Amino acid sequence: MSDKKLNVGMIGCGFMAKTHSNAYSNVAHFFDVPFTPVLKTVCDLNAERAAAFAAKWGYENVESDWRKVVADPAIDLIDICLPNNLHAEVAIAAAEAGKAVVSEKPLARTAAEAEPMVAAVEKAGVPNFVSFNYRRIPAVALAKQIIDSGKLGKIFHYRANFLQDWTINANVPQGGKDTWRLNVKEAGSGVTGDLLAHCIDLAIWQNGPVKDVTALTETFVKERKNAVTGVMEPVGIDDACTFLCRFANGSLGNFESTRYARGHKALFTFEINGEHASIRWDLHDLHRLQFFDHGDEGTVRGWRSIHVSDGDQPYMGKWWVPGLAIGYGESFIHQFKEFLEGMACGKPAAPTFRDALETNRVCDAVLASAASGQWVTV
Ligand code: SOE
Repeated sequence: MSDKKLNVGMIGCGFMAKTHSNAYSNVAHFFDVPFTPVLKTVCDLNAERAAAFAAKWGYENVESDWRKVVADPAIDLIDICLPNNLHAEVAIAAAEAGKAVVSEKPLARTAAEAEPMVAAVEKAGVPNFVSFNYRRIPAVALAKQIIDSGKLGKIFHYRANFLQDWTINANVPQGGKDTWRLNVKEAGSGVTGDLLAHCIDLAIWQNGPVKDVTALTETFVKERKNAVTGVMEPVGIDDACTFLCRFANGSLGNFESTRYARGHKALFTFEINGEHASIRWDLHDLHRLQFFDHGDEGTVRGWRSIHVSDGDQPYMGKWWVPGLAIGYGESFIHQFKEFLEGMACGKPAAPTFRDALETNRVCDAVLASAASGQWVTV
Protein backbone atom coordinates (compact mmCIF):
# COMPACT_ATOMS: atom_id res chain seq x y z
CA MET A 1 0.00 0.00 0.00
CA SER A 2 1.25 3.45 -0.83
CA ASP A 3 2.25 5.48 2.21
CA LYS A 4 0.94 8.60 0.43
CA LYS A 5 -2.42 9.13 2.11
CA LEU A 6 -5.42 10.85 0.55
CA ASN A 7 -7.84 12.11 3.19
CA VAL A 8 -11.45 11.83 2.07
CA GLY A 9 -14.23 14.17 3.20
CA MET A 10 -17.50 12.41 2.36
CA ILE A 11 -20.47 14.76 2.01
CA GLY A 12 -23.69 12.80 2.44
CA CYS A 13 -24.28 9.36 3.89
CA GLY A 14 -26.92 7.61 1.83
CA PHE A 15 -26.70 4.68 -0.57
CA MET A 16 -24.06 6.24 -2.84
CA ALA A 17 -21.86 7.26 0.11
CA LYS A 18 -21.89 3.57 1.04
CA THR A 19 -20.69 2.48 -2.42
CA HIS A 20 -17.95 5.13 -2.44
CA SER A 21 -16.80 4.45 1.16
CA ASN A 22 -16.59 0.74 0.44
CA ALA A 23 -14.50 1.49 -2.65
CA TYR A 24 -12.10 3.87 -0.88
CA SER A 25 -11.65 1.31 1.91
CA ASN A 26 -10.79 -1.50 -0.48
CA VAL A 27 -9.12 -0.04 -3.57
CA ALA A 28 -5.61 -0.23 -2.13
CA HIS A 29 -6.14 -3.84 -1.05
CA PHE A 30 -6.62 -5.00 -4.61
CA PHE A 31 -4.79 -2.45 -6.79
CA ASP A 32 -1.37 -0.85 -6.49
CA VAL A 33 -2.75 2.65 -6.38
CA PRO A 34 -0.42 5.64 -5.86
CA PHE A 35 -2.44 6.99 -2.91
CA THR A 36 -4.13 5.16 -0.07
CA PRO A 37 -7.52 6.75 0.67
CA VAL A 38 -8.27 7.45 4.33
CA LEU A 39 -11.88 7.80 5.48
CA LYS A 40 -11.29 11.03 7.38
CA THR A 41 -14.62 12.86 7.82
CA VAL A 42 -18.22 12.12 6.96
CA CYS A 43 -20.77 14.92 6.90
CA ASP A 44 -24.55 14.95 7.03
CA LEU A 45 -26.99 17.65 8.14
CA ASN A 46 -28.24 15.05 10.59
CA ALA A 47 -25.26 14.56 12.92
CA GLU A 48 -26.65 11.34 14.41
CA ARG A 49 -26.95 9.81 10.98
CA ALA A 50 -23.39 10.87 10.18
CA ALA A 51 -22.15 9.40 13.48
CA ALA A 52 -23.86 6.07 12.77
CA PHE A 53 -22.33 6.04 9.27
CA ALA A 54 -18.89 6.91 10.66
CA ALA A 55 -19.12 4.09 13.19
CA LYS A 56 -20.04 1.57 10.52
CA TRP A 57 -17.49 2.59 7.89
CA GLY A 58 -14.64 3.78 10.09
CA TYR A 59 -14.60 7.53 9.42
CA GLU A 60 -12.40 9.30 11.96
CA ASN A 61 -14.57 12.44 12.28
CA VAL A 62 -18.20 13.48 11.99
CA GLU A 63 -19.46 16.88 10.78
CA SER A 64 -22.87 18.38 10.10
CA ASP A 65 -21.68 21.46 8.17
CA TRP A 66 -20.10 20.64 4.80
CA ARG A 67 -18.36 24.05 4.71
CA LYS A 68 -16.20 23.01 7.68
CA VAL A 69 -15.12 19.85 5.84
CA VAL A 70 -14.24 21.88 2.75
CA ALA A 71 -12.26 24.37 4.90
CA ASP A 72 -10.40 21.62 6.79
CA PRO A 73 -6.73 21.67 5.68
CA ALA A 74 -6.46 17.97 6.53
CA ILE A 75 -8.92 17.03 3.80
CA ASP A 76 -7.53 16.34 0.31
CA LEU A 77 -10.63 15.15 -1.53
CA ILE A 78 -14.29 16.14 -1.27
CA ASP A 79 -16.67 13.43 -2.41
CA ILE A 80 -20.22 14.66 -3.07
CA CYS A 81 -22.93 12.05 -2.49
CA LEU A 82 -25.81 14.50 -2.08
CA PRO A 83 -29.08 15.10 -3.95
CA ASN A 84 -28.41 16.64 -7.36
CA ASN A 85 -29.47 20.20 -6.43
CA LEU A 86 -26.60 20.38 -3.90
CA HIS A 87 -23.74 19.21 -6.15
CA ALA A 88 -22.89 22.61 -7.64
CA GLU A 89 -22.47 24.66 -4.48
CA VAL A 90 -20.31 22.07 -2.72
CA ALA A 91 -18.20 21.27 -5.81
CA ILE A 92 -17.45 24.91 -6.55
CA ALA A 93 -16.51 25.64 -2.92
CA ALA A 94 -14.32 22.53 -2.81
CA ALA A 95 -12.52 23.49 -6.03
CA GLU A 96 -11.97 27.03 -4.72
CA ALA A 97 -10.46 25.52 -1.57
CA GLY A 98 -8.03 23.57 -3.76
CA LYS A 99 -9.47 20.12 -3.04
CA ALA A 100 -9.82 17.28 -5.50
CA VAL A 101 -13.54 16.76 -6.17
CA VAL A 102 -15.58 13.66 -6.93
CA SER A 103 -19.30 14.06 -7.64
CA GLU A 104 -22.02 11.47 -7.90
CA LYS A 105 -23.88 11.50 -11.24
CA PRO A 106 -25.44 13.39 -12.88
CA LEU A 107 -22.95 16.23 -12.49
CA ALA A 108 -25.85 18.68 -11.99
CA ARG A 109 -29.57 19.06 -12.69
CA THR A 110 -28.91 20.87 -15.98
CA ALA A 111 -25.96 21.78 -18.20
CA ALA A 112 -26.38 25.44 -17.17
CA GLU A 113 -25.88 24.39 -13.54
CA ALA A 114 -22.94 22.13 -14.47
CA GLU A 115 -21.01 24.74 -16.50
CA PRO A 116 -19.78 26.82 -13.52
CA MET A 117 -18.72 23.56 -11.83
CA VAL A 118 -16.54 22.71 -14.83
CA ALA A 119 -15.18 26.28 -14.86
CA ALA A 120 -14.38 26.12 -11.12
CA VAL A 121 -12.42 22.85 -11.21
CA GLU A 122 -10.56 23.88 -14.37
CA LYS A 123 -9.70 27.34 -12.97
CA ALA A 124 -8.44 25.79 -9.73
CA GLY A 125 -6.64 23.02 -11.65
CA VAL A 126 -7.91 20.38 -9.20
CA PRO A 127 -8.47 16.71 -10.05
CA ASN A 128 -12.15 16.10 -10.73
CA PHE A 129 -14.25 13.08 -11.57
CA VAL A 130 -17.91 12.05 -11.92
CA SER A 131 -19.09 8.68 -10.70
CA PHE A 132 -20.49 6.96 -13.77
CA ASN A 133 -19.51 3.62 -12.35
CA TYR A 134 -20.89 1.31 -15.04
CA ARG A 135 -17.92 2.13 -17.30
CA ARG A 136 -15.81 0.14 -14.87
CA ILE A 137 -17.70 -3.14 -14.84
CA PRO A 138 -15.19 -5.57 -16.41
CA ALA A 139 -17.61 -6.78 -19.11
CA VAL A 140 -18.43 -3.17 -20.05
CA ALA A 141 -14.74 -2.25 -20.11
CA LEU A 142 -14.15 -5.28 -22.34
CA ALA A 143 -16.93 -4.09 -24.66
CA LYS A 144 -15.12 -0.75 -24.94
CA GLN A 145 -11.84 -2.53 -25.80
CA ILE A 146 -13.59 -4.57 -28.52
CA ILE A 147 -15.22 -1.46 -29.98
CA ASP A 148 -11.92 0.45 -29.95
CA SER A 149 -10.16 -2.46 -31.67
CA GLY A 150 -12.45 -1.86 -34.68
CA LYS A 151 -13.85 -5.45 -34.62
CA LEU A 152 -17.43 -4.17 -34.97
CA GLY A 153 -16.66 -2.16 -38.12
CA LYS A 154 -19.00 0.65 -38.99
CA ILE A 155 -21.62 1.09 -36.26
CA PHE A 156 -25.29 1.15 -37.32
CA HIS A 157 -27.27 0.91 -34.09
CA TYR A 158 -26.86 1.70 -30.41
CA ARG A 159 -29.75 0.81 -28.10
CA ALA A 160 -29.99 0.98 -24.35
CA ASN A 161 -32.61 0.51 -21.64
CA PHE A 162 -32.66 1.20 -17.93
CA LEU A 163 -35.81 -0.24 -16.41
CA GLN A 164 -36.98 -0.19 -12.80
CA ASP A 165 -40.34 -0.61 -11.01
CA TRP A 166 -39.99 1.00 -7.58
CA THR A 167 -42.29 4.03 -8.02
CA ILE A 168 -45.42 2.34 -9.40
CA ASN A 169 -47.18 2.66 -6.03
CA ALA A 170 -48.70 6.16 -5.84
CA ASN A 171 -48.06 6.18 -2.08
CA VAL A 172 -44.30 6.43 -2.57
CA PRO A 173 -43.65 10.04 -1.47
CA GLN A 174 -41.43 12.64 -3.12
CA GLY A 175 -38.60 14.55 -1.43
CA GLY A 176 -36.76 13.62 1.76
CA LYS A 177 -33.94 11.25 2.60
CA ASP A 178 -34.69 8.23 0.42
CA THR A 179 -37.14 9.70 -2.10
CA TRP A 180 -35.49 12.95 -3.23
CA ARG A 181 -35.08 11.35 -6.67
CA LEU A 182 -38.85 11.86 -7.15
CA ASN A 183 -38.76 15.56 -6.31
CA VAL A 184 -37.98 17.72 -9.33
CA LYS A 185 -36.47 20.53 -7.23
CA GLU A 186 -33.86 18.19 -5.81
CA ALA A 187 -33.35 15.78 -8.70
CA GLY A 188 -33.86 18.13 -11.67
CA SER A 189 -35.57 15.37 -13.64
CA GLY A 190 -36.75 11.79 -13.20
CA VAL A 191 -35.45 8.83 -15.13
CA THR A 192 -33.66 11.08 -17.62
CA GLY A 193 -31.10 12.46 -15.15
CA ASP A 194 -31.07 9.43 -12.87
CA LEU A 195 -31.01 6.44 -15.21
CA LEU A 196 -30.70 7.57 -18.83
CA ALA A 197 -27.68 9.62 -17.74
CA HIS A 198 -25.89 6.28 -17.19
CA CYS A 199 -26.96 5.03 -20.64
CA ILE A 200 -25.92 8.31 -22.28
CA ASP A 201 -22.54 8.35 -20.52
CA LEU A 202 -21.78 4.83 -21.77
CA ALA A 203 -23.11 5.59 -25.24
CA ILE A 204 -20.92 8.69 -25.69
CA TRP A 205 -17.89 6.81 -24.35
CA GLN A 206 -18.44 3.83 -26.62
CA ASN A 207 -19.98 5.40 -29.71
CA GLY A 208 -19.07 9.09 -29.70
CA PRO A 209 -21.09 12.30 -29.54
CA VAL A 210 -24.88 12.50 -29.88
CA LYS A 211 -25.97 15.00 -32.53
CA ASP A 212 -29.73 15.37 -32.10
CA VAL A 213 -32.65 13.77 -30.29
CA THR A 214 -36.40 13.33 -30.33
CA ALA A 215 -38.03 12.27 -27.07
CA LEU A 216 -41.23 11.34 -25.32
CA THR A 217 -41.71 11.51 -21.56
CA GLU A 218 -44.62 10.65 -19.27
CA THR A 219 -45.47 11.26 -15.62
CA PHE A 220 -47.85 8.46 -14.66
CA VAL A 221 -48.50 9.54 -11.07
CA LYS A 222 -49.38 13.22 -11.11
CA GLU A 223 -49.39 13.99 -7.38
CA ARG A 224 -47.37 12.62 -4.47
CA LYS A 225 -47.06 13.50 -0.83
CA ASN A 226 -43.94 15.44 0.09
CA ALA A 227 -42.05 13.21 2.56
CA VAL A 228 -40.84 16.22 4.54
CA THR A 229 -43.96 18.43 4.74
CA GLY A 230 -46.66 15.75 4.33
CA VAL A 231 -48.40 17.97 1.75
CA MET A 232 -49.66 16.53 -1.58
CA GLU A 233 -47.81 18.25 -4.44
CA PRO A 234 -47.77 17.94 -8.24
CA VAL A 235 -45.04 15.61 -9.52
CA GLY A 236 -42.55 17.42 -11.76
CA ILE A 237 -40.31 14.55 -12.83
CA ASP A 238 -40.48 12.27 -15.86
CA ASP A 239 -41.46 8.75 -14.72
CA ALA A 240 -40.59 7.32 -18.14
CA CYS A 241 -38.64 8.56 -21.11
CA THR A 242 -37.99 7.16 -24.56
CA PHE A 243 -35.78 8.85 -27.09
CA LEU A 244 -34.26 8.35 -30.51
CA CYS A 245 -31.05 10.03 -31.57
CA ARG A 246 -28.46 10.35 -34.30
CA PHE A 247 -24.80 9.95 -33.37
CA ALA A 248 -22.06 11.96 -35.05
CA ASN A 249 -20.70 8.69 -36.56
CA GLY A 250 -23.97 8.22 -38.47
CA SER A 251 -25.44 5.47 -36.29
CA LEU A 252 -28.95 5.58 -34.81
CA GLY A 253 -29.70 5.43 -31.11
CA ASN A 254 -32.77 4.10 -29.36
CA PHE A 255 -33.06 4.60 -25.57
CA GLU A 256 -35.75 3.79 -23.02
CA SER A 257 -36.00 4.26 -19.28
CA THR A 258 -38.86 3.89 -16.82
CA ARG A 259 -39.55 3.23 -13.16
CA TYR A 260 -42.82 1.51 -14.19
CA ALA A 261 -41.58 -1.76 -15.74
CA ARG A 262 -43.04 -4.24 -13.26
CA GLY A 263 -40.54 -6.98 -12.52
CA HIS A 264 -37.43 -5.04 -13.51
CA LYS A 265 -35.36 -3.76 -10.59
CA ALA A 266 -32.35 -2.36 -12.41
CA LEU A 267 -32.34 -3.81 -15.91
CA PHE A 268 -29.66 -1.79 -17.63
CA THR A 269 -28.88 -3.20 -21.08
CA PHE A 270 -27.08 -1.97 -24.14
CA GLU A 271 -26.58 -3.45 -27.59
CA ILE A 272 -24.37 -2.21 -30.40
CA ASN A 273 -24.73 -3.52 -33.94
CA GLY A 274 -21.82 -3.02 -36.30
CA GLU A 275 -21.06 -4.10 -39.83
CA HIS A 276 -19.00 -7.13 -38.71
CA ALA A 277 -20.08 -7.85 -35.15
CA SER A 278 -22.48 -7.01 -32.34
CA ILE A 279 -22.16 -6.68 -28.58
CA ARG A 280 -24.79 -6.94 -25.89
CA TRP A 281 -24.64 -6.46 -22.11
CA ASP A 282 -27.13 -6.74 -19.27
CA LEU A 283 -26.67 -5.48 -15.69
CA HIS A 284 -28.63 -8.44 -14.28
CA ASP A 285 -25.92 -10.72 -15.66
CA LEU A 286 -23.15 -8.18 -15.35
CA HIS A 287 -20.09 -10.43 -15.61
CA ARG A 288 -21.14 -11.71 -19.05
CA LEU A 289 -20.62 -10.02 -22.41
CA GLN A 290 -22.57 -11.31 -25.40
CA PHE A 291 -20.57 -11.10 -28.62
CA PHE A 292 -21.52 -12.09 -32.17
CA ASP A 293 -18.78 -12.10 -34.80
CA HIS A 294 -19.88 -12.52 -38.41
CA GLY A 295 -16.26 -13.41 -39.22
CA ASP A 296 -16.56 -16.74 -37.37
CA GLU A 297 -16.76 -19.88 -39.46
CA GLY A 298 -20.38 -20.31 -40.63
CA THR A 299 -21.08 -23.69 -39.04
CA VAL A 300 -20.18 -22.49 -35.55
CA ARG A 301 -21.21 -18.86 -35.93
CA GLY A 302 -23.48 -17.63 -33.14
CA TRP A 303 -23.70 -15.43 -30.07
CA ARG A 304 -20.91 -16.14 -27.58
CA SER A 305 -21.53 -15.56 -23.91
CA ILE A 306 -18.15 -14.46 -22.56
CA HIS A 307 -17.77 -15.00 -18.81
CA VAL A 308 -15.58 -12.01 -17.99
CA SER A 309 -13.62 -13.42 -15.07
CA ASP A 310 -10.18 -14.28 -16.45
CA GLY A 311 -6.93 -12.59 -15.58
CA ASP A 312 -6.38 -11.04 -19.00
CA GLN A 313 -9.79 -9.36 -19.02
CA PRO A 314 -10.17 -5.80 -17.65
CA TYR A 315 -9.47 -5.49 -13.92
CA MET A 316 -9.89 -9.27 -13.31
CA GLY A 317 -6.18 -10.03 -12.92
CA LYS A 318 -6.28 -8.33 -9.53
CA TRP A 319 -9.27 -10.22 -8.13
CA TRP A 320 -9.74 -13.83 -7.08
CA VAL A 321 -8.79 -16.69 -9.41
CA PRO A 322 -10.07 -17.15 -12.99
CA GLY A 323 -13.74 -18.08 -13.18
CA LEU A 324 -14.80 -16.31 -9.98
CA ALA A 325 -17.01 -13.30 -10.66
CA ILE A 326 -17.25 -9.89 -9.00
CA GLY A 327 -20.18 -7.45 -9.00
CA TYR A 328 -21.70 -3.97 -8.82
CA GLY A 329 -19.74 -2.72 -5.78
CA GLU A 330 -16.41 -3.47 -7.42
CA SER A 331 -17.16 -1.06 -10.29
CA PHE A 332 -16.69 1.77 -7.78
CA ILE A 333 -13.36 0.30 -6.66
CA HIS A 334 -12.25 0.26 -10.30
CA GLN A 335 -13.36 3.83 -10.93
CA PHE A 336 -11.37 5.11 -7.94
CA LYS A 337 -8.36 3.07 -9.07
CA GLU A 338 -8.58 4.95 -12.38
CA PHE A 339 -9.11 8.27 -10.63
CA LEU A 340 -6.15 7.83 -8.23
CA GLU A 341 -3.84 6.73 -11.05
CA GLY A 342 -4.98 9.71 -13.12
CA MET A 343 -4.20 12.04 -10.23
CA ALA A 344 -0.69 10.67 -9.93
CA CYS A 345 0.22 10.70 -13.61
CA GLY A 346 -1.52 13.98 -14.52
CA LYS A 347 -3.69 12.33 -17.19
CA PRO A 348 -7.14 12.67 -15.61
CA ALA A 349 -9.37 9.61 -15.57
CA ALA A 350 -12.68 9.94 -17.38
CA PRO A 351 -15.34 11.03 -16.95
CA THR A 352 -14.08 14.39 -15.71
CA PHE A 353 -16.54 17.19 -14.96
CA ARG A 354 -16.08 18.37 -18.55
CA ASP A 355 -16.88 14.91 -19.94
CA ALA A 356 -19.98 14.64 -17.74
CA LEU A 357 -21.19 18.08 -18.86
CA GLU A 358 -21.81 16.53 -22.28
CA THR A 359 -24.16 13.97 -20.69
CA ASN A 360 -26.03 16.83 -19.01
CA ARG A 361 -26.33 18.51 -22.42
CA VAL A 362 -27.87 15.39 -23.97
CA CYS A 363 -30.29 15.06 -21.01
CA ASP A 364 -31.31 18.71 -21.48
CA ALA A 365 -31.90 18.14 -25.19
CA VAL A 366 -34.01 15.03 -24.43
CA LEU A 367 -36.21 16.94 -21.97
CA ALA A 368 -36.49 19.93 -24.31
CA SER A 369 -37.55 17.65 -27.16
CA ALA A 370 -40.15 15.91 -24.99
CA ALA A 371 -41.56 19.32 -24.02
CA SER A 372 -41.64 20.71 -27.57
CA GLY A 373 -42.36 17.58 -29.60
CA GLN A 374 -39.51 18.64 -31.93
CA TRP A 375 -36.08 17.22 -32.77
CA VAL A 376 -33.47 19.09 -30.68
CA THR A 377 -29.79 19.52 -31.59
CA VAL A 378 -27.45 18.79 -28.69
C1 SOE B 1 -31.96 4.75 -8.69
O1 SOE B 1 -32.74 3.75 -8.12
C2 SOE B 1 -30.49 4.30 -8.76
O2 SOE B 1 -30.02 4.07 -7.47
C3 SOE B 1 -29.64 5.36 -9.46
O3 SOE B 1 -29.66 6.59 -8.75
C4 SOE B 1 -28.25 4.85 -9.63
O4 SOE B 1 -27.44 5.79 -10.30
C5 SOE B 1 -28.31 3.54 -10.45
O5 SOE B 1 -27.03 3.04 -10.65
C6 SOE B 1 -29.17 2.52 -9.75
O6 SOE B 1 -30.44 3.09 -9.51
